[in-house]
Amino acid sequence: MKNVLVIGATGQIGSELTIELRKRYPEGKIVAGYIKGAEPKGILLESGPSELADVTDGKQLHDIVDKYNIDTIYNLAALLSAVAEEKPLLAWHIQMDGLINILEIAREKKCSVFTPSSIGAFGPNTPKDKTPQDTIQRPKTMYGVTKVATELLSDYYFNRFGVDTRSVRFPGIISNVTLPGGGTTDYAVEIYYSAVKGEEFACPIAAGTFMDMIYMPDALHAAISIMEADPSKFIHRNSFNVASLSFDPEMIYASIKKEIPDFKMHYEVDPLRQSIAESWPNSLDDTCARTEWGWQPNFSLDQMTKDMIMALRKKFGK
Ligand code: AKB
Repeated sequence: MKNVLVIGATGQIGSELTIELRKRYPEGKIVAGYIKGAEPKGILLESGPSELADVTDGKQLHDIVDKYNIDTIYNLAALLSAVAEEKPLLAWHIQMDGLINILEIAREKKCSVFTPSSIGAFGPNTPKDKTPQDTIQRPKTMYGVTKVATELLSDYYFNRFGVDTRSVRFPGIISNVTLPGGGTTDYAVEIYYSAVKGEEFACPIAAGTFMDMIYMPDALHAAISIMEADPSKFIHRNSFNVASLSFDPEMIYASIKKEIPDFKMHYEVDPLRQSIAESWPNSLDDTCARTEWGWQPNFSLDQMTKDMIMALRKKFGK
């Protein structure tokens, strides 16, 4: 991995992954691909090249791959679960038409491709606890439908054309740099912002609803290490369960209260997000990722809470 195109570089994952890749591969070209209206700024703009890279425009992507001699593509363009329910056709267009553009370019130019899947690739009849790597995948959301199709299409391009496709099923990602937008797990980010700003948090997910979550440094570690892994040990490719944290709103609230004792939360459950959350697993079994490429997360819930609060206090001067 030397010359990398990150599509969706100004989004929640992309804004941190691009910087991390630039630190890791200083000799390479790490191109921040963005769409109109989401131009890179600050360190993201200043630390390396950036290009307009609309995933639905195959020619534009092809030209970037040629210009920078790209060998690896991180395909992070997606509408998250709740917003994809409001705009299902757009979600399909971005996630599926975008993916096939990338896979065709990768086939021609021999690029490796990372396209994340999600806990959203599972549905209500999937085993809920310690969800196995290989199990029932019948999601009820458009987001989930596109994630299952992404896994299948990526495996198809590997098996049929030898394209080096790899992926992980991300839990909800918690970060302090760029806010996620329109996901079901977003509450677990927003709660920290409320706590640090001294606001009472209105939680859209009901007490007792468990979902897998991961802190951004662990998510970046997963996205980079799977692409660096020796593929000779892979039994799976698209896509690996990765687990780190599993909690419900009461547990993250209690963790924050240890740091900010007067923080308050009440429930204003959002029916759409709640129904999506209830259709997802409580916790994934990530044994295959651990044995096939050495996956191991680092952050516990309390360690993440301390780090999030410290970073957000600095960000908001609190
Ligand atoms: C979402 O909530 O839609 C995402 C996800 C779990 O893939 N964060």
